[in-house]
Amino acid sequence: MKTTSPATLVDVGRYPLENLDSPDGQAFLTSCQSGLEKQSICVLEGFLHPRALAGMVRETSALIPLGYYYDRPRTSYEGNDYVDRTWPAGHPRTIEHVNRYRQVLNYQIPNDSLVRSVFLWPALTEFVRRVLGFENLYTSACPHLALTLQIAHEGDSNGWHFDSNNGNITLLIQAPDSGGAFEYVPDLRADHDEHYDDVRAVFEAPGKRVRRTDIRPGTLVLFNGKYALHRVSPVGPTKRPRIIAIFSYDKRPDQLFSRDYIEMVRSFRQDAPAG
Ligand SMILES: O=C(O)CCC(=O)C(=O)O
Ligand SMILES: [Fe+2]
Repeated sequence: MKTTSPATLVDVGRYPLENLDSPDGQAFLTSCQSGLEKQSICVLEGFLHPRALAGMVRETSALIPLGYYYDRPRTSYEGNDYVDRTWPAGHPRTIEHVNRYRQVLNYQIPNDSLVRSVFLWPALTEFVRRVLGFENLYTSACPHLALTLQIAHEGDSNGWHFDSNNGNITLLIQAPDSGGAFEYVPDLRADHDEHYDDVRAVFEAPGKRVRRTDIRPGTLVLFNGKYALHRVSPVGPTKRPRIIAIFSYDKRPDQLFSRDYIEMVRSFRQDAPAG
């Protein structure tokens, strides 16, 4: 089996992941940390070399038919798959958002794929660990969700939500012709204050506080989705779907997602028609 060295796929001249202790590496780390702290996001445009990106478009496009098709509204909060009716009607905990896309799961992505070699690249995990300031960080061990692809065709959307983990790393592989923007509100909630009124205000009139990033393919994004409310806006008319890879990490080497969550993922319909 031939695997490609990730350092040849990534623009290590621009992003010195293998030399984080050099002056350039330190400056790079500091700028990522301050982006995450101040804006909840760190955007590394042109992370992949164009040839690597083209190869990734080919390999991930071929996997789309394997994807699980998820089309079920959900709330913005953990659990996500049901509405907790102990909250009063109209409370942000009861408000559901469109959630519709295809998902290719970890076990469906070949071991020798380009996208997996970037995911498993130790220099990338070390970089993410240092940016997030954790003592230890590992790529998730979950056979389902460690590495996934989300594919969004016209009308698909990943509705407003908070992530349940601390660090969410995405790699945009293909952008749609219209829509499908990543939108977010930095630091909307805190550990001990959910700021429900602010959450409701965003749902009712997203205009003012929402930031939008039109991320180009080949861009790596570190994002603090636990505190920043975020969504992928509905994809508009497009010849090509949006394809994004999601890398999951954890402080434990043997992390698995919860049984409930996996059950939900497995309940998605397979082989649904492309939207
Ligand atoms: O597709 C994206 O840009 C973000 C995905 C996301 O927020 C998630 O999977 O939790
Ligand atoms: Fe998210």
